[in-house]
Amino acid sequence: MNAEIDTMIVRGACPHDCPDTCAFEYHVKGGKLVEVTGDKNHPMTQGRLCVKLKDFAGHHYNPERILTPLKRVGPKGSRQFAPITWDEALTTIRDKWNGIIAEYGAQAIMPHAYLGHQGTLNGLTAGDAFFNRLGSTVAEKTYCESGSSTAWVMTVGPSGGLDIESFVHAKYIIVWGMNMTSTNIHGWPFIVKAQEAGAKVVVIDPVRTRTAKAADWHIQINPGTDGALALGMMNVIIAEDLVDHDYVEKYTLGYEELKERAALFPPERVSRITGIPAEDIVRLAREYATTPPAAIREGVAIERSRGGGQAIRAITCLPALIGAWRHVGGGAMEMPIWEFPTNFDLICRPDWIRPGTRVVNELDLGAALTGELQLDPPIKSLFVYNSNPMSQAPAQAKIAKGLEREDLFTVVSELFITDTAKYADIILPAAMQAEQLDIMVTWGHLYISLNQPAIAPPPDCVPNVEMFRRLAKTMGFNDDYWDRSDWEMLQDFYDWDSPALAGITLETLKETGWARINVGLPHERKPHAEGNFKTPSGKCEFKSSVTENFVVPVWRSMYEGMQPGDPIDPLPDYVPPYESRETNPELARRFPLSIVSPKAHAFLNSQYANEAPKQKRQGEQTVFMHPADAAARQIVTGSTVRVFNERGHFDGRAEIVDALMPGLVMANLGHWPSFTKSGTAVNSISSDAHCGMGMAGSYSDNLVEVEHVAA
Ligand SMILES: Nc1nc2c(c(=O)[nH]1)N[C@H]1C(S)=C(S)[C@@H](COP(=O)(O)OP(=O)(O)OC[C@H]3O[C@@H](n4cnc5c(=O)[nH]c(N)nc54)[C@H](O)[C@@H]3O)O[C@H]1N2
Ligand SMILES: Nc1nc2c(c(=O)[nH]1)N[C@H]1C(S)=C(S)[C@@H](COP(=O)(O)OP(=O)(O)OC[C@H]3O[C@@H](n4cnc5c(=O)[nH]c(N)nc54)[C@H](O)[C@@H]3O)O[C@H]1N2
Ligand code: SF4
Ligand SMILES: [Mo]
Repeated sequence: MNAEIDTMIVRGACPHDCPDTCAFEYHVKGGKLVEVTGDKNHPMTQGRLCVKLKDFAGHHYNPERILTPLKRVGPKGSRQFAPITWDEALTTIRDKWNGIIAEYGAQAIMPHAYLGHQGTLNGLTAGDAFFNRLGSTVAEKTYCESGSSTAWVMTVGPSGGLDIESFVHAKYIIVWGMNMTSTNIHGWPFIVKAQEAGAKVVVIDPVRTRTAKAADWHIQINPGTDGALALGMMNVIIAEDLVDHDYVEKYTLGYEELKERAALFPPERVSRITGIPAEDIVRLAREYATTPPAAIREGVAIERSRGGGQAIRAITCLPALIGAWRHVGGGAMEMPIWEFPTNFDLICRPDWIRPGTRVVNELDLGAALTGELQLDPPIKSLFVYNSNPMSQAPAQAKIAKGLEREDLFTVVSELFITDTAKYADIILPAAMQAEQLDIMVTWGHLYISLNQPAIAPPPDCVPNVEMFRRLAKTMGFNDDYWDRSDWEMLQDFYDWDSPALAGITLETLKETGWARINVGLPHERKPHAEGNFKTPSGKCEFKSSVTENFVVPVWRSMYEGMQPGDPIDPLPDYVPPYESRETNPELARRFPLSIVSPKAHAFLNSQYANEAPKQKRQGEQTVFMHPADAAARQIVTGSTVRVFNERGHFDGRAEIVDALMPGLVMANLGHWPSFTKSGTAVNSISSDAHCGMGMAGSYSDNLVEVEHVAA
């Protein structure tokens, strides 16, 4: 028999929380997945998957995958489980939950989910309708982008902004707080193409990353000070009259107030805050304002400190100030997710939330479970899916302490027994991407993608959407929400009649796999050349009109030092970090080093960190230090070091590099605590304080000390 004829190709898309959302081709032979390759015709993927997805078929058949429901048979965290049937798992959950509801009320149950899967059916919002119907505590999901998105929407509205493909037309590009050659690999070639055509590429990052090395100019900045840099650029642009007054007058709100605010940020002051020489700040502002089209790629990393939201506000004001939006290839890009006509209310059913239901932020998990947050009723059951908080959430030690609680009934839906799943009372086995239908949510380009099942799942593994159908039936919910097939749900979850989806249907996607949504082509798209901002005023809001009616929420103060009910600053500002040598000298005497914990090249958040080929590619948990800081502590490359503060510690192998600013430590995120020397990882030292906007994490806003430990 001819092997060629035998192989079937099924179109799919990458399941991961990554801006690239690559188009897949599943190669299937005799009912088995033999290979997964990238679609050559997809303008982003261009035929290549990243290193993480190398051997996705091997990942699929990882022998450690969970194949049946499991119940705990040893102490919490001991990884001792026994297989059970779905019936037993569902009955156990129902009985436990009904008992908890009778004694404490449904709010004693809390879901915890993030983006382990990025699908419309199986992703971030897969369980929202179920938990809203159950009446559980509402989990506020702000692991990522919530600070940036709050700031972006306040400034320019829910706009897709600049298309990554339009960057080829830019002549001046600022990659701000993003390590694209690791985290947005398929976006980077558009920037290289612009560079080859003469564009100047500037990278703003405390670390000389691979991306920074490939740039024409790397500007090293103290973490958490980007807001000051953006205001300093405005100061120069306004003082030297490089403003596009016509654009500002027609399409912006609050220029006079912004001018007053920017006047507080002369280059010398900004230099002291950011660590960037004043003449570089002036040069950056001049070049940016006078080299059209000028483009900014906003990285998620900017939001990871107290002032992160306000920094994104300031950065997002820059293009309007110089009229950059007038040009193809000019403007800024945060994420284009807003262009997709997703019916989130029909997916999540916020109408089912009972009035007065409390909200608990997921990054406060440790505080919520240990009683540090005084909750009435307390959390008695936790349901985790699409997330691995023991590796990814801050205040790791507190989370472990909470998960060890004997009286906490924990259910985890997973592919592998992660460091979170190991604490579960019940584990439910999830299906993998090659086995399920979904439309992937996309946050780095303008293509809608359908993932079609290529092979059958193992008998007990189910997509998240099916798991919630089963849970709904078990809990006695007979709403027709759960009577629909996956296909029918996808029909309902997008507005197929919207202009963005003209000519695109589920049926056409079945053939093509993906399609560009109709929001203008990359070589002509100028979304805000004539304003058209989707803000309340229709303008780019330097001064936000939303904040006039918006105050710090009662639940938890968004700004340190502000009380619930206080109004929020309507203008962008520099909000200094919680923890830095300047803002907290007392703490800095004991813990003098700042730490950043960006994404690992070979892991996707914590995924793949349990697989040998990716562990080999990434190396062990490494602690990168500047030569001066290392010398002061008698640390050399290869030393085993301990990174610590009052919240915890983790150990790693030191690597001394001059790519860092002095006073800065870098350790990549993603290593599972159980695979490191100390049994803890980088989030053991990070704080659960929130970014001042959108309740995002403050992973880049932490002081630590490093010491040599005996190997
Ligand atoms: N390989 C890989 N790719 C990924 C992921 C992964 O885990 N692995 N995760 C995906 C996800 S969920 C996301 S959100 C994106 C995130 O991708 P990015 O937006 O690139 O974010 P990070 O990797 O956290 O950090 C990027 C850079 O920001 C710098 N940085 C840290 N703090 C600051 C600061 O205060 N200011 C400035 N200017 N720079 C700072 C860091 O030194 C780092 O080089 O990547 C996605 N892609
Ligand atoms: N220190 C520090 N911490 C950070 C960050 C940082 O930069 N520094 N970045 C933050 C950011 S940007 C993000 S996005 C978060 C990410 O945090 P998470 O979304 O929690 O990260 P993942 O490691 O992707 O964990 C997802 C889990 O879902 C599981 N999973 C995958 N597919 C499925 C499925 O179909 N069904 C089910 N039930 N499970 C599935 C995976 O096996 C994995 O264990 O981390 C945040 N944490
Ligand atoms: S993780 Fe990102 S870059 Fe890698 S294949 Fe998936 S979408 Fe593409
Ligand atoms: Mo993220």
